[in-house]
Amino acid sequence: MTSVSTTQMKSFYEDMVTARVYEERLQEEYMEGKTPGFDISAGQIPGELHLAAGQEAAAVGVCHHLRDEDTVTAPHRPHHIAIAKGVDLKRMTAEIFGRETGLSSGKGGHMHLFDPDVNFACSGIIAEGVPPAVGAGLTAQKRNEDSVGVAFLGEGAISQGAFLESLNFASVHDMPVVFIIEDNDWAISMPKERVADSQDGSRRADGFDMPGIRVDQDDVLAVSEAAREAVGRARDGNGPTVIEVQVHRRMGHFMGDPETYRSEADQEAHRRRDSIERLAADLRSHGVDDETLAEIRERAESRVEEAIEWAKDQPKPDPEDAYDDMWVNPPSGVTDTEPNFDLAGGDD
Ligand SMILES: Cc1ncc(C[n+]2csc(CCOP(=O)(O)OP(=O)(O)O)c2C)c(N)n1
Ligand SMILES: [Mg+2]
Repeated sequence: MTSVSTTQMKSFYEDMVTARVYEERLQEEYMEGKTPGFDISAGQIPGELHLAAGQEAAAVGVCHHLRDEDTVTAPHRPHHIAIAKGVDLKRMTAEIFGRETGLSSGKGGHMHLFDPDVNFACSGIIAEGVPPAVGAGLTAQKRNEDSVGVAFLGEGAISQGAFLESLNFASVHDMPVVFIIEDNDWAISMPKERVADSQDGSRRADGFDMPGIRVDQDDVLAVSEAAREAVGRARDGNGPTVIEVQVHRRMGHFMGDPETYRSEADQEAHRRRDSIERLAADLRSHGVDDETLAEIRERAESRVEEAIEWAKDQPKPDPEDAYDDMWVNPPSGVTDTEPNFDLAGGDD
């Protein structure tokens, strides 16, 4: 059923392993200095950290069909998607570590990564990125370009007004947009059966007269197949699609989450369903040997290590610059800069 070559499968594998290794390394860096009392403000990465280990298949299967000029928006769990979209790993890491050379000069942190070079953005407000992805689709449509907007969101966000309005707007105007729901069964401590009427989020598409596809196993090849069709449809001017992918949350909602609400059996089941192991088995059945897989892993590990070492060497921002690039029109008293335009005024 798949049209994916072994070379492409190896490339999927490399991106998925890179994302996994990256998160495992961030996990270690994050905990340094935070114990014994779990001081969330201490250490190399202050603040919350949401990891996406177990969700790589959704990001990689979709983003391999995208170009730099296509726009991707992601939620609060963004690293795997950013890596798959080709965000600069060093500057992204510097951003997560709060360094001056980070993507947003260290002021955004891990939930607010923004890379205009590859049109990637994410936000800590769930479903917030959906309307901007539709905006990117609208822009492409108005400019007569064939780029697409892709919005990722969690299954916990599928009843958000911003998502439902975006589905409607994109459908009415046949927009080049693809909506990707990552269903990891949980919204923090809330199991999905308690938050939505439908257990199949792709059915949200039905009410808006667009195709809805559920990939019910986190198999990157199946995701890629669904995404190839949806992205192609969007590029050809045939309108939006919803895809829901069953993924797995291998870690807590955020680092430090004791997961007391979750049974051991559920955690274990999520860890057993490893899409990376699954792809490795597929690669072996295509004649790729363990040595080649190990080489790919080593390459991913050194790329990640290089990014982390580089980021840790970068300078921290000067507190004096805290308000730079924050406001177009700074509120009085925030900086000594006078507002540079008059909101109420006009030319007449
Ligand atoms: C508008 C809004 N409401 C509430 C929150 C708090 N919040 C952060 S993550 C989250 C759950 C998200 O669940 P899901 O969409 O399934 O994503 P997952 O964390 O599972 O990746 C909530 C309610 C938020 N960030 N934004
Ligand atoms: Mg979820």
